[in-house]
Amino acid sequence: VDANRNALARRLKQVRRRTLALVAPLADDDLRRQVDPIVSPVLWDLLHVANFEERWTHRRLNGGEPLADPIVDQMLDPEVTPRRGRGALDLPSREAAMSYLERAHAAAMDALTFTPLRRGADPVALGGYAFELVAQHEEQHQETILQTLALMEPGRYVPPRATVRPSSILPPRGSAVIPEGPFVMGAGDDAFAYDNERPAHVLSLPAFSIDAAPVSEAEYLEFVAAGGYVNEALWTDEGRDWLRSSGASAPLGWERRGRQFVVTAFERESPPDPGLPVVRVSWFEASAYARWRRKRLPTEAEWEKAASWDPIVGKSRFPWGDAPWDHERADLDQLAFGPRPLGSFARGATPRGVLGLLGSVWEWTAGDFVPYEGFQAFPYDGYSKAHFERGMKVLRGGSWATRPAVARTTFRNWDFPERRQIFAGIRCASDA
Ligand code: AVJ
Ligand code: FE
Repeated sequence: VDANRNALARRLKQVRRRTLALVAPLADDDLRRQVDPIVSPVLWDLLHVANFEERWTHRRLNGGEPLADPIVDQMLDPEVTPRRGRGALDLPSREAAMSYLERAHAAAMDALTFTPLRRGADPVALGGYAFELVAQHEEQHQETILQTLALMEPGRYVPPRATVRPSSILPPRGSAVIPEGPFVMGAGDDAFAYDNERPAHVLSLPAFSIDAAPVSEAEYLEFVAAGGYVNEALWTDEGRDWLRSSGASAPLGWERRGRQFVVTAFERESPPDPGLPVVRVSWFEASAYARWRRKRLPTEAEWEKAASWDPIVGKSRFPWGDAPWDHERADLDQLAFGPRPLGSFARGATPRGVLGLLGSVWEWTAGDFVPYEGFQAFPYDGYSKAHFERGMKVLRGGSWATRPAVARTTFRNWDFPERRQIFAGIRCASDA
């Protein structure tokens, strides 16, 4: 238990260090402004992760009093203060915010020292769940912050490390057939998972085929050049409405220069690349692309089976097996500030040769965000339950901006089908 405690303390400290490193280059006004109504001011995200931390540790487990002024405390509760209104909030200064972050962290450390993690009366404390929840929550907000930074005008945010240049290491083309049969979908009780990943259950699927790699920028360019955005037959009714209202004619960040495109992202400005995955497309674009290729998006179940199931060995922790993540297995952990060439992650392929399932780009799946049968909200309704059955689509697998702990084969991300701020790309599937 003490080893667990020490590991959790180190983990929370490292998570916070990364959060602060990501935002360090930001000028005060960029920290405070709301770049778009669908994201929060970065300062709100910072204050909110500290608020979440003190609520689930210091207040819930230690019976502590709130550490922020009650008005600020309300501002940082997403159920009280919806996203679109966050730009108008009178948030504390950068200095006051940093001091609040430090106090929340210290209070969490205190709770970690004094909370029984084994036979705790509070199920949220069991096995240190609340502390891992706080860590993964903050890691998810790191990705949200990166989405916000990517929405800023070019040059406003200069990443603390150099972005990686595109290269020509090409990913495999082709697809793998996943034979029909049952598999276990969802997370077991052996490791941290969110409520929406549970309960684990057996599902039987017909055979299907899934692409060996996500769609590259160059492949997506073929769709654009072939008139994919004006061919109405490829789009659903809502997709056509979205095309009309958004005026989209290429992924977010693609700029027309004469008859060519350049892909812009942080410091990158280069033509669509055959080695890099297309990113920042909506579900509508992903579906239209797949239809143009005479394919479709995978269902969540198909995606998870392809990523984690072998009929003989059963469920593995990662697509490549049970070995822990490293930098050659999956494109994760943020610091390249964009996806790297897919072909460099061949060691992360499944036994059937499917690569890039974890990391690189989130992958849109066909269906809506709904609970598994037997779902129980834990530890609060606001994480998952409030978002079910609202027409949100599920994304799987994580992106270059996802931290390794969050990138697991059972993790479910979600957003509305028109959203493009997510680092989301496309993997196609088809009936076998
Ligand atoms: C799982 C990424 C959709 O950002 O709304 C953060 C994660 N939940 N704080 C979101 C989350 C509460 C969630 N997503
Ligand atoms: Fe949150």
